[in-house]
Amino acid sequence: MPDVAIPLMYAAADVLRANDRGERTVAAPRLYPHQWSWDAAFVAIGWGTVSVPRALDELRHLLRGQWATGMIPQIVFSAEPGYFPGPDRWRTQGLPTVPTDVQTSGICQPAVHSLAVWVIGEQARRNGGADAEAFEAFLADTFEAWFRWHVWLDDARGSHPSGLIEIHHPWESGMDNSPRWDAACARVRVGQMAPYVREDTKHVADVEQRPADADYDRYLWLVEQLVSVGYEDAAAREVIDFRVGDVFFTATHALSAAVLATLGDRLGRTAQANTLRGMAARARAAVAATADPETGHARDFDMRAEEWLRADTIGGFAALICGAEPDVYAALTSDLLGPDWCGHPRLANPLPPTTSPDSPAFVSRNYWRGPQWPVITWLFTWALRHHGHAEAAKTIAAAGRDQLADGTFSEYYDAVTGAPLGSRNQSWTAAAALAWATDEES
Ligand code: 2M8
Repeated sequence: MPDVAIPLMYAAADVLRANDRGERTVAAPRLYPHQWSWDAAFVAIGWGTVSVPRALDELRHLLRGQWATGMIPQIVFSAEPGYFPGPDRWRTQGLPTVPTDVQTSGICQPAVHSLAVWVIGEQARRNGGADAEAFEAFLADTFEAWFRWHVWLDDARGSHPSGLIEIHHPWESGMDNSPRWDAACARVRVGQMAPYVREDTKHVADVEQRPADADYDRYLWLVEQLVSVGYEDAAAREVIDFRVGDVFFTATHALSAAVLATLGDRLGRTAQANTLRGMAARARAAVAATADPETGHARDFDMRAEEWLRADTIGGFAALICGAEPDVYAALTSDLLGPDWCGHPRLANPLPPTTSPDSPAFVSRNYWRGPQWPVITWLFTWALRHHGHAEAAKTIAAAGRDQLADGTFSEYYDAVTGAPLGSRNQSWTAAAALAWATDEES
């Protein structure tokens, strides 16, 4: 580990401590004062390098929001003010499938949670003693909950013939205003709804770093459509203007289901482990089948318009997350590292931009339309190593750590200038710094 990594780790741990609210961590100090689903998974991985019990608390807190259907919601709300849309706009309370003692939003986010359980488990095993025991107890307690989450995805969101996990809101992808969704969003017809005031734009230096107002109108309208059917999945498929097979989400489901299957084997839950392996195989095959014949990149599918969505984004590399045939995997890896992506001459840092700099949709400083997101970089490095491409992972991780050496732990970074953007002291960015430090030790 380079010397610079040690002060960076201390600073990253300080960010998590400052954002710690007991059993949960705010995704960011002012911009995101609640617990977000996939943030919590990455944040737990970061906590795992500092304190395994604290990491497990983070995941337990998230599970308090799990719906009776099995869905893990995008947001578990706290009482802290300053975020829009809050519970009054989501109107999930009182629905029969929603927990009564905690307020949540009504959609989900990518299924990286079982991956977090796996990574924290590896850390706990290395630590041994009380950490290993705490982890085993946690796994036995929560295995069923993670299993139900994947079953829900498979049943409620995985029934399309493409085998892709379908999402009903761009926020479910976690890559909110990515060009991946431009064509599908253009088909959303915004109707009458109560007026609203955005909070997010008050917390960034420049509104150009955030989604546009027209995007927010669509985001809020899709919430109205979901509210109109009480968030019932089959009904939502009929009414929702945005119905898309998300290839990156599908890849996270495949990876997480696969590692959860291995944990299930260890617990002696053979039947459930086999079910998870089946899901993982189907999801991986679905991701592989999306490959663009020209580029080999994965594509999303618009289930409303029944057409492939074509956008040169990081989503195209989804197969690197869930695994692929060796030749396909090697070709995608060299493409990711090559001059069109990480090695693109316009980039300040040789890291994956969220959108290709050659795409007409690329905006180097606008949210998911170009900037580099350290947490996404970390996810790719973990997956590359897991799938046997340790050298590529090492190269990208080294550049990822260099990017974080500015100590701002920003939410994302301008792909061309390298400037920090969005929130400072973003929890999952600090978690990525901590995870990289221990990845190399393991
Ligand atoms: C961003 O999304 C939220 C809505 O979920 C927002 O802009 O208000 C995204 O980057 C998402 O992926 C992330 O989980 C969330 C919290 O960091 O912020």
